[in-house]
Amino acid sequence: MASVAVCPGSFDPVTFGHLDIIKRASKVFDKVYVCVLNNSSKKPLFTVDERVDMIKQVTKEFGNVEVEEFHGLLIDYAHSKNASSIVRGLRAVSDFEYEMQITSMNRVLDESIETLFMMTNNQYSFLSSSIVKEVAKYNGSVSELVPPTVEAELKKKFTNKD
Ligand code: COD
Repeated sequence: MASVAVCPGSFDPVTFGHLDIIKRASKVFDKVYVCVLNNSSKKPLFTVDERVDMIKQVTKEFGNVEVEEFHGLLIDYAHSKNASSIVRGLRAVSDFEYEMQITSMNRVLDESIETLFMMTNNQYSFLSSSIVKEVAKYNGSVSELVPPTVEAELKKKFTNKD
């Protein structure tokens, strides 16, 4: 049976840190679904469609990765895809408490789906979508942090806002 994993996130927008985790998951699993979900504690800059489009563009080289959106619980999405695992990235100790909380909650909802963690590549340990947006907002270069297509979308967003 094919091994299936879900890489969930808000991806607002997708960064090289996210891509690193997606790429590594795609080497471990037969099929990886990258899913854009709502994180109720975040107010996104990009619409769900924009985020999905950007991820599709930057993951098209990976033959076993599919990108979707889902409005609901992550665990319900994972179940609908027959996924055995949810893959999350860990950057620093500060990520741990939050990840522990959602992993435990997801396990209560469905204990058959495991959450697996991949340590960030050191190169990206400081990197988050929030930092990228902050730098792009004030016209700083984000070319080391996101793919060119995402950089262009950030420019458009902030140019249209001012
Ligand atoms: N290096 C490595 N990994 C990274 C990096 C980096 N530089 N940056 C981010 N990551 C990892 C994150 O650790 C995470 O694993 C993934 O990439 C996505 O990150 P974000 O920030 O885009 O996504 P989040 O944390 O906002 O995603 C939260 C969800 C949307 C998955 C969550 O809120 C959710 O499941 N929502 C649906 C409702 C639900 O089911 N809630 C859970 C039950 S309480």
